[in-house]
Amino acid sequence: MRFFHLSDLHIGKQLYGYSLLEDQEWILNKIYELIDKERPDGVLIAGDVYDKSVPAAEAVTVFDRFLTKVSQLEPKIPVLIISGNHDSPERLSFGAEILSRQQVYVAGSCPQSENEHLKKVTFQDAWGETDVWMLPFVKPGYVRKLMEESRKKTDREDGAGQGSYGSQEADREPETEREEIRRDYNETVKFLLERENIDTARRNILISHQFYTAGGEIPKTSDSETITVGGLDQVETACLAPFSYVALGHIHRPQSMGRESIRYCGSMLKYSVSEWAQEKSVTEVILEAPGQEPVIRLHPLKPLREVCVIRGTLEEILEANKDRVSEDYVSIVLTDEQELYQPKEQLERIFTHILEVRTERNWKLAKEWEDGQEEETQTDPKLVFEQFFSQIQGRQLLEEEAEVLEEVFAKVREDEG
Ligand SMILES: [Mn+2]
Repeated sequence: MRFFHLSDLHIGKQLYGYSLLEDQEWILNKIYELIDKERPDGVLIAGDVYDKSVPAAEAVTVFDRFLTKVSQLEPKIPVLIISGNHDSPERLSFGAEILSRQQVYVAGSCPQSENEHLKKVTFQDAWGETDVWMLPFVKPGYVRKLMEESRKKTDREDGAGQGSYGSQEADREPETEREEIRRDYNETVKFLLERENIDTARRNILISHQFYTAGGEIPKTSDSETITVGGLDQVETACLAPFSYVALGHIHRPQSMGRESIRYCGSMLKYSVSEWAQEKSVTEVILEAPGQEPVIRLHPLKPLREVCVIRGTLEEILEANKDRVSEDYVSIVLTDEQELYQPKEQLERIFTHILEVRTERNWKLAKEWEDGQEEETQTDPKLVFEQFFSQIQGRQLLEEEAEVLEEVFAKVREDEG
């Protein structure tokens, strides 16, 4: 079996106020072309299809066009989609039953009652069957009722109350609230996986959108994920043992967790400046005979506009780019020693999508100046200004500048008096 693994499309996302829709439609077209060329057996989308739980109409249209094109390929290529923390489970599930007839499978919500189960799509090849399990993004609260019912049922059946979930709590050391929440997350995911009949003699794949840790090792994040502060929602990868491959979403930097075959494929575009050096790609997973390690291939994605950091003096940057206009999303760090006249306006003639212009030196000096202020309180405004000026500009006031300053202060005193 060969699968494409995608996640964190975040359709509708903005970057520093710029709409990324055009970039997203462009990259989804590239992904479509790759699907058309490579013809995988299935496409797995591991959550965060949209950036907001109520996506803009334009965002829905962009995803609709992508899905429609993929579903028109013959022979059909099934697309399996789970919800991420940014998606609304119910909205994402709209029309799921109808879509499944086109082999577009959507798992938006978690099981809510005893007879509801995780969605599973079975694929067939020369080595037999492969089950792909779909676990939508889950918080303990989403399935608490179901867990309690199931615990009661197990307790009744066992008589003595030896249920698998939490019934031995009394023997434990009292937990901090933090530990309790973390245990809750782990037990929730474990509960949802253990109540399925996973036949480990076959090949099994899981699609999931959670913050997984491997033996305490945590994934490397970027600035664009919405991560719970303090890592309360961490889930240990131990519960993923039955799966030959785990297609993860949530973390935007591509990486494996614990073993090669538990993998975050990363977002399809760079969604923060901190990701400027990352290479985004489509992950291809090849599963052969049962028990054999999957082979992973990356297809790099080249965006319409890059996200990059440009560092140098204003003159250097203007000179190096003088013959072009760049549409890339740029974060510019100016290293000039002197105060500059309207640097952004000058840079805008070359760069049409400036995310930010930072002046490295001034940041540093302004901070030093601020820190210095705490130690000695200067009350003479002229001296305060002279001090500030010399720290920012790196020189003393010229005589004529001092005169202008003197005039300004005289005028202010006059107005005040
Ligand atoms: Mn995400």
